[in-house]
Amino acid sequence: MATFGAQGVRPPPLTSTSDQPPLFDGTTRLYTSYGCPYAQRVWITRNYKGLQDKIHLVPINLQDRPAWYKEKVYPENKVPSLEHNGKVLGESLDLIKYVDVNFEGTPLFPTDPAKKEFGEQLISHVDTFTRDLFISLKGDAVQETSSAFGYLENALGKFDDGPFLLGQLSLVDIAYIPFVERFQIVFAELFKHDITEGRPKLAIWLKVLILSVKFLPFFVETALCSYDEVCYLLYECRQIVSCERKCFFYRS
Ligand SMILES: N[C@@H](CCC(=O)N[C@@H](CS)C(=O)NCC(=O)O)C(=O)O
Repeated sequence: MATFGAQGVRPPPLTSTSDQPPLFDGTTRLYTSYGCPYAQRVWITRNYKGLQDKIHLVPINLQDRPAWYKEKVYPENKVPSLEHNGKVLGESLDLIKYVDVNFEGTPLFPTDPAKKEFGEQLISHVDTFTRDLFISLKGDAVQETSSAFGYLENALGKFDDGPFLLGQLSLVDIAYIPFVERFQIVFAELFKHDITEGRPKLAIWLKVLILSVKFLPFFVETALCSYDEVCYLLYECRQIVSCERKCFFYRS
């Protein structure tokens, strides 16, 4: 059933018994999963650029995946993937750049050479950043993530023409925010630790991105704002902390 509220109307996730939508019929489709931070990057980019009518969401239930998804759409069998112009493309960091360049709407990557260079550096660092956060859950999480969050705090000081990583909102913020959003919740709940403590720029960045619903409606629709989603996230992380599970942060 579709979910209503701050998140708007979400089409229900497709399962193993769902029919495959037509492939390559000229419709652009974003295959996604609502709780997936990687897919969230592309979802935010699509919404920010106002492409809701141009890129259709096709949510997949990852726990009960339709066989046609791997067989006919995306052999890697992961989300996100994007069906566009007779091809299916994957990898969230490539997809946000692809959507930015190949669709209309406000450009999300600066042309200024210094910002461009720093933006590329930050994007190439994001996998290391998230890996360090995930690994920390098995150890002294607060201490082990101090340099990762410190890196972000320093980066936020580089440009002063706005509260975002390159001053103005860009793909770089979109690459980081789904993970920081989740870790803020996890650290507060499981370790009673506020990741923004002593990091004023990070605090403002998170507030602007997450709390300013009025100004950033493109983000809130994609945010982890339902009680069920937060509970599920915490359940998964508790299992990681107690060494029961290796996978995390996604749900149907
Ligand atoms: N590197 C990929 C990672 C995508 C990814 O791992 N997605 C998860 C969901 S959050 C997935 O589809 N998992 C299913 C699986 O691994 O079988 C990206 O950035 O798009």
